[in-house]
Amino acid sequence: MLKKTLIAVSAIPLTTLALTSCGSDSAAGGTDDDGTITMGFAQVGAESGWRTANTKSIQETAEAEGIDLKFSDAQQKQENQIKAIRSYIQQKVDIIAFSPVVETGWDTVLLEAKRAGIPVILTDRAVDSEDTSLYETFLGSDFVLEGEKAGEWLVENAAEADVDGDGDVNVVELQGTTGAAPAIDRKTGFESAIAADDSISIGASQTGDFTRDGGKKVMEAFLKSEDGIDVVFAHNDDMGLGAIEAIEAAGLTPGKDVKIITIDAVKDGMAALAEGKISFIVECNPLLGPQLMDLAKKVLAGEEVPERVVTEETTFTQEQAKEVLPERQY
Ligand code: GZL
Repeated sequence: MLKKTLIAVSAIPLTTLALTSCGSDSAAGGTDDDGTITMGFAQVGAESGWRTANTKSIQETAEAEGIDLKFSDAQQKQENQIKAIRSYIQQKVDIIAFSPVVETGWDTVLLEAKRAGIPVILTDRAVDSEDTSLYETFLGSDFVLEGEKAGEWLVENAAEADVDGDGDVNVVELQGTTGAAPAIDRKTGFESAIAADDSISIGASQTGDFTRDGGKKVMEAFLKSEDGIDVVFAHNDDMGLGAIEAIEAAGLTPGKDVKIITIDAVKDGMAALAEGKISFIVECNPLLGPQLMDLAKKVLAGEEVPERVVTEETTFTQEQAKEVLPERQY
């Protein structure tokens, strides 16, 4: 069934940009006797500054909205998320929301939730299920666009990024969690954008699992195995910050001897950008709590919800980071 797509202009208001049909087969699920909504949320983990901000936004909004939130941290393990979803089904929560750590392997448990009459909302990351009736809506960023923005900046700044002046821009890539939608899509977007300039190439690419320690370890290995690294493209700030530690430990100056591009724009990343250690950051907004709770209430009230809600985001240069850092929420 065709559903609607929405682009959320910011983390709060929803603006309808593309209404394609009426109707959503959202379950007219109930709420508790006193009208309280009980939500089971299965979070990925606590792997990055982004995740911390995302969890805070969800927990604070649930409290503010009087939603009874059951919350679990899967420590980046899919089996833990599946266990948590099954426990929410047994507890007969009114609605389930989660951020799938990887894209595959969800159909069975989502079918169990559907058969139990419990609607599901995907937040942050997508699943590869063909059957979109297994969830009510997917609220999150366009990760391909995020990768494209990173690559487009590099194309526009290729001369500056050719740090060793050999006419080529040699990129090493710190990928996010293997199989995760943001890792797959950011890579896709970045590669499609840099194809515009054949002097830019990715010499090495490996997962750092979205963690600072993972980024540091992989960057240490790249500094030993790769010659003439000009640019680091890290799928999130935390891995970029880990790479900075490795670069400095090798006696090099980040921002001068190697340019770093990251995605997220959490406070620590923005601070490194403001001081010039990172050169460019693409924002990925973690403050999904208000939109998630709004969508949950609509689903349980049997109202129409869009199949896809994309959080609109921006990008930051060093000057822009300096300007916004003081009032940065996360
Ligand atoms: C993106 C989110 C990613 C962040 C990382 O929406 O899933 O996971 O970019 C986080 O920082 O670990």
